[in-house]
Amino acid sequence: MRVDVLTLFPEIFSGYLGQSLLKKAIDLGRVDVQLHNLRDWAQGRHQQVDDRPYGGGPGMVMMVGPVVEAVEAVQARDPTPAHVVLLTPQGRRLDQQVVEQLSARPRLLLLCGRYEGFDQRVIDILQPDEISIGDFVLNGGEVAAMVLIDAVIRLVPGVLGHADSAVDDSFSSGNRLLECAQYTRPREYRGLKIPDILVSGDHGAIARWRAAQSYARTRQRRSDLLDNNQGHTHDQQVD
Ligand code: 6GU
Repeated sequence: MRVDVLTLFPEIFSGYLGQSLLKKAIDLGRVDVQLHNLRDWAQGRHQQVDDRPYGGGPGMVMMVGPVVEAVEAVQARDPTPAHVVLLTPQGRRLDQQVVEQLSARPRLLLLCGRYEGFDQRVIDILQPDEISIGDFVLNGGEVAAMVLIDAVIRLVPGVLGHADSAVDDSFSSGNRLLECAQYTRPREYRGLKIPDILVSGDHGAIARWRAAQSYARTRQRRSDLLDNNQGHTHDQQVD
């Protein structure tokens, strides 16, 4: 998978891209992340990429010209057309189902905005898949883009160590339960002992205990996940 990121702050990504799982995926050639600075497409003497909103109001708006031209130029750098994603609190909510859809794409182009957002004509012209990571406000799309990359990359074949680790994930299709409690050594710490069942050697009993734990935890903390059709209420076609 190729991921192009368009941002005014490419430096924000560098530490993250060198991090373990993603670094491994990049080193193995499974993922190719290319960062692009939107300012390289800025116009005029002042290298301007944002301007004051028509009609007044606070903040600055990302200008249509530099953004559209940047996306077109970056699209043309690879013959595989990229699925264009715009990170914005106005977008559809990212969840594991959306992550699974995105991970099937050969190429993504992530557009990160700052300030008060983009000139509407950016959206009218590019018709991006607008995605939000939750109902809270970030200072820009960069952290949201990293969240998206992180979630998508671990579903790319060959990135995770165990082929079925991703299938077991909470929220993956066919699994809408939270993970059960996990323990490692020591067997006792400050008087807290691990459940005896885990050292019983009875793998069937362990699997049943874990399933019951997952269910109880989900019912207690996230009963919304147990509702039928959960997560399908805001489905939207990705084209
Ligand atoms: Cl994608 N961008 C910004 N600026 N804030 C957000 C977001 C994105 N998702 C949730 N909050």
